[in-house]
Amino acid sequence: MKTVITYGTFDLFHIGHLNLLKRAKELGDYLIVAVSSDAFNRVKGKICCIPDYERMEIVEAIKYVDKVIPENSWEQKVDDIKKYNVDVFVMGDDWRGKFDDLKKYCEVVYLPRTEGISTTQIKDELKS
Ligand code: C2G
Repeated sequence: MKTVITYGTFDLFHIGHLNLLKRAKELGDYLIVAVSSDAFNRVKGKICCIPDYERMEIVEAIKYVDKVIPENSWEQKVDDIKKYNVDVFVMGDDWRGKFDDLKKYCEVVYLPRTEGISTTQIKDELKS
């Protein structure tokens, strides 16, 4: 069984997130998604509209997703890869190169982002 993992905030869930999860699942048989906690988002300097337990529940309901875990720190990725015997680490290519150190532990894949949609864009449009 080929295990894939990806990490994200998934605030105001949108088609860019869904495309990423769909394509991540196509790279293996079992997809784990680490959803960032509100506390970790404060570390990332991100304020979420949707609380972490709701963002996790929404991601858990996506048919491509097999397991959801909390993302509480930048450093947990190596432990997660070992703990879940991960074969492939996937992120959107806005992160290209940032996680290449994980190549020691598993395959690292950066997928093209979905153009024209982002949580920030949705927030801005709601404001205007
Ligand atoms: N994404 C995408 N296309 C978009 C928007 C997002 O492919 N239009 C991808 C991102 O590249 C990321 C995933 O969807 O792989 C989740 O995006 P965010 O929720 O914005 O996640 P981020 O804040 O980048 O957190 O440790 C890693 C971080 O937790 C990633």
